[in-house]
Amino acid sequence: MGVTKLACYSDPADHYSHRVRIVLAEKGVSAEIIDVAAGAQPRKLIEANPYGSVPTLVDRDLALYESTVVMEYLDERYPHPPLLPVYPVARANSRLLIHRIQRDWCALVDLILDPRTKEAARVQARKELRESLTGVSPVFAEKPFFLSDEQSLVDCCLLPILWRLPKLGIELPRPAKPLLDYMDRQFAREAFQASLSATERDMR
Ligand SMILES: N[C@@H](CCC(=O)N[C@@H](CS)C(=O)NCC(=O)O)C(=O)O
Repeated sequence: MGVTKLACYSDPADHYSHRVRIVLAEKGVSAEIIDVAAGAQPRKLIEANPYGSVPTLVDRDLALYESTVVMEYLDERYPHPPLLPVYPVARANSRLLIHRIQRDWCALVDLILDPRTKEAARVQARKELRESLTGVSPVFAEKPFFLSDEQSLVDCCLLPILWRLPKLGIELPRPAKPLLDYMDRQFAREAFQASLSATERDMR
C-alpha cells in the first residue's frame, strides 16, 4: 500500500490511547503512532486538537479526539471486522456498556494512577475495582467476549484496564477465574499483541 495517511497521537502508557491502538490493530489498519509523553503537547497536536489530549487521530483533513469518538469513526471507516453489532438495540447496549466501563472502572483507574491521589483513597479505589471486577467475572463464562459472541469496542475499552492490573497493584482472586481466562484468551490475540507499546509490554 502507499503512504500511511493516518496518524495517531498516543501516550504509550495511557489506557485511553491503548483503546485506539487496539482498534487499529483489530482492523489491520496501519497508522503512524506518534508517541506523546504524559503532559507534553507538541505543536502539531495542539493544531489538530485544541485540548491537546491523547488519543488524537488525524486522517488527512480530519482530526478527532475522545477515544470513543475515534473508535467509532475507525469502525465506520474500516468496516471489517465490525466492532459494533448491526442492530440498533444491540449497538445501544454496547454503547451503554462502554459508558458503564467509563463510570465504574475507568474512573477508579484514573484515580489510582493520578499522583495527586491520597494513599488512603488509592487503597480504597483498588479494593473497589478488584471487588467490582471479581463480582462481574461470572458473565465472562457465558460468552467468549464481554457479553458478546464477537469481539467489540466494549472489549477494546476493557482490555487496557485489565492489562494494567499489575501496574495498578491489583491481583484478581481465584473466584475471578472466568475473567482471568478471558484475559488469557484476549492477551494472546495477535491484534492485542500488535497494539502494545514498548511501555505496555513492560507492564507484565
Ligand atoms: N475522555 C478522554 C480521556 C483522554 C485523556 O484524559 N487523555 C489524557 C491522558 S490520560 C490527556 O491527554 N491529558 C492531557 C490534556 O487533556 O491536556 C478519551 O477518552 O480520550
